[in-house]
Amino acid sequence: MSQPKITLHWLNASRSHRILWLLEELGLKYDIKLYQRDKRSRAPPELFKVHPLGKSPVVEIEEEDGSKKVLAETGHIVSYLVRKFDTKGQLSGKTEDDKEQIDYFTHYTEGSLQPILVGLFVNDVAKQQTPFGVRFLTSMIVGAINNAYYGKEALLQLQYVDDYLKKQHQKGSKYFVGDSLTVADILMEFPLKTNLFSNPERTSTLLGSDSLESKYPNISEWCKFITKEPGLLRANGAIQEKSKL
Ligand SMILES: N[C@@H](CCC(=O)N[C@@H](CS)C(=O)NCC(=O)O)C(=O)O
Repeated sequence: MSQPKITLHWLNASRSHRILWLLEELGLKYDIKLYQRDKRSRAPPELFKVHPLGKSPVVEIEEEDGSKKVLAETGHIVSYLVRKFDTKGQLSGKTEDDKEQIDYFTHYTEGSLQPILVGLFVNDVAKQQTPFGVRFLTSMIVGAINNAYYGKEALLQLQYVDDYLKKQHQKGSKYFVGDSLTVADILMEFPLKTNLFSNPERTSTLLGSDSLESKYPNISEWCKFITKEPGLLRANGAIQEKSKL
């Protein structure tokens, strides 16, 4: 199949890895441009040359006739790629109900879950960036903010997602929607696995004697399972290869 030239602007430890995974699942050819966060965890200024907000992911599409588009916003990029290239609907749900549920998770992940996790992330960075002598003060303030809002909301959402996945597991499915991998799983990997289950210290002060694994066993099971998805492993491999160049 002839396809446009696709370039993914990928930032380390970011949402952009999901787009790479999706490109792999869709069997598309693509180029990757790698960017590394600076010591304050911000994206480098080069990303502003690609899109005025300087964020990742950004995907450039160049058609055969030379026309170009720059796509930003994870949900928008995912919807575009799936609409254009998931022609057999393998990742977009088999039934109308499944399609609707995937649409829900596309909005939920960026609209509800991620903003809370970004709050926790920014608070972590604030602690790390504070000079050692006064770090306890930042830790106290940040701890209070997390206890009052970000942490509380994160735990509420994790319980919600765990209850949801429990029902999927009871139906015999290991996936978020239906009984096979869809973009809902691809989208939920970054907030759940990369952001939280690979970073348990982010919520440790909120969990008391519990661990993420014991409190949210269904998310934990999904994280272990999804980490082995062949498309995700190929995406990991593609970055390793590219990093060697
Ligand atoms: N709403 C955007 C968020 C994009 C975004 O904030 N990306 C983060 C990476 S996860 C970023 O580029 N951060 C670097 C920075 O803000 O300096 C989306 O859904 O793609």
